[in-house]
Amino acid sequence: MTNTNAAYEFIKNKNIHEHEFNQAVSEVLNDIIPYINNSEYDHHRKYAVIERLVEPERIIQFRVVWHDDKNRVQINRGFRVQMNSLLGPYKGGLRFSPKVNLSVLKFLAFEQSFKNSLTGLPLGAAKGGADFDPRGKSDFEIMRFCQSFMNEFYKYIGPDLDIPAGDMGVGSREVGFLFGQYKKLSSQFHGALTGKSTLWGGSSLRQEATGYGLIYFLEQMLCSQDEDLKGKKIVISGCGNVAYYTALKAIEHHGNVLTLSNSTGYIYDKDGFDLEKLNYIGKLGRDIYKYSEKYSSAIFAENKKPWEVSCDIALPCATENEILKEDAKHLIENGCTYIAEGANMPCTIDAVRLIKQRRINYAPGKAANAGGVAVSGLEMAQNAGKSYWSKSKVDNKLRAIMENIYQICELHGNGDLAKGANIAGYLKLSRAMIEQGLI
Ligand code: 2IT
Repeated sequence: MTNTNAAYEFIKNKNIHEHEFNQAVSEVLNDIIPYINNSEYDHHRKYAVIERLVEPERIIQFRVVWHDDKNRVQINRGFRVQMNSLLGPYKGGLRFSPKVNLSVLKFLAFEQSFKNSLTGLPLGAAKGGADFDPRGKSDFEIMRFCQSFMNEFYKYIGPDLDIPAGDMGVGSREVGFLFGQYKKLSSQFHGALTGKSTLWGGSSLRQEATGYGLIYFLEQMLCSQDEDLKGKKIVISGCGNVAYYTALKAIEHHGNVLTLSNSTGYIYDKDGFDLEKLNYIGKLGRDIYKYSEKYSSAIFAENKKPWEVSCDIALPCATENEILKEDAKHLIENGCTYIAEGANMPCTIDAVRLIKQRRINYAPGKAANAGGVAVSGLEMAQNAGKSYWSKSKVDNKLRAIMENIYQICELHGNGDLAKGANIAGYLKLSRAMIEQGLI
């Protein structure tokens, strides 16, 4: 296939109901196909590289039966999309959310393959999870769900096979329960999951890694324009792990963080957050509206997204497709000149098109949020070497990886980091694919 439309139509028709997956594929093909559309890349067509990259090596789907605190039987759907093992064992997070379906997980696994390739670490790509809603569940309910999920899932993972981690709805508590059950079923204590507690095999900074990495990446973008974070007005969406540690590192580096949000609305503090305020937000859980009751410099905008707030930098750290074209328009009209994605695919295709047309400095998630999986890769290395590394060692490595990803994207994209991420990721994956034969 040599033309973008023909290639995309073929893939879209094969996966006709998978909107998120088709969106992620089309975004990548738009950059890749023109790039390889010359005789130098004839062998890529001969070996059907693109067709194989979009077809998961394996998809596992299973029933998860558990009982809630009222002894009612509950049934959920568990999944793992093992996208490819070109560069290492399958690697990627688990998401527990009622919105989980195969399209979402295939898009995430596809993005993961480019992201993991960019880290420079020996990581294949996968994504999984369940349509289970952890909100409002007791600790015992979460535990029983995780145990039941693992009763089936343990057959398909292992330190040299597939190493899951957390994603939305799966944090250290869930990883703990999943690991405990994996250990019981396999009789092995080894690194079959990452994001573990640092008491028993986890890496320091894994929790902070995505947010810290995002800020390290953003600082490279700023530096290329002779700018820095100091005093910059920053708008962040989300209130989970990624948003929280993004805000923390931005504040440490003297950025002026104005907003955080969740699905109930956003908080906007015109004086900006400091570490004490952030700590308070961390304790509020879902009830972020209470922030404005304590701090008179703040408002809570119910059911709204923070993209209407004037800023220099926008960091979407909540979820996919949270920035629509109108949101991007508001951001740009209000002076925003940098957008870096902490979430996976938070900007719609139309939003990205506008952002690029207006020459906004834009970093795609597969590059800018790679810090999380990168530190997962470092956790695997520590587990394999039966050692623990200090916080400063992990932090230095994380920073070096993010700086390297920035350089690679810059080099391959000529100023377009999204294109650079797609091309650099593709070149490595395609080469591995051709070298490993028709599998
Ligand atoms: O989207 C992601 O990169 C993650 N959820 C982290 C995956 C991992 O294996 O650490």
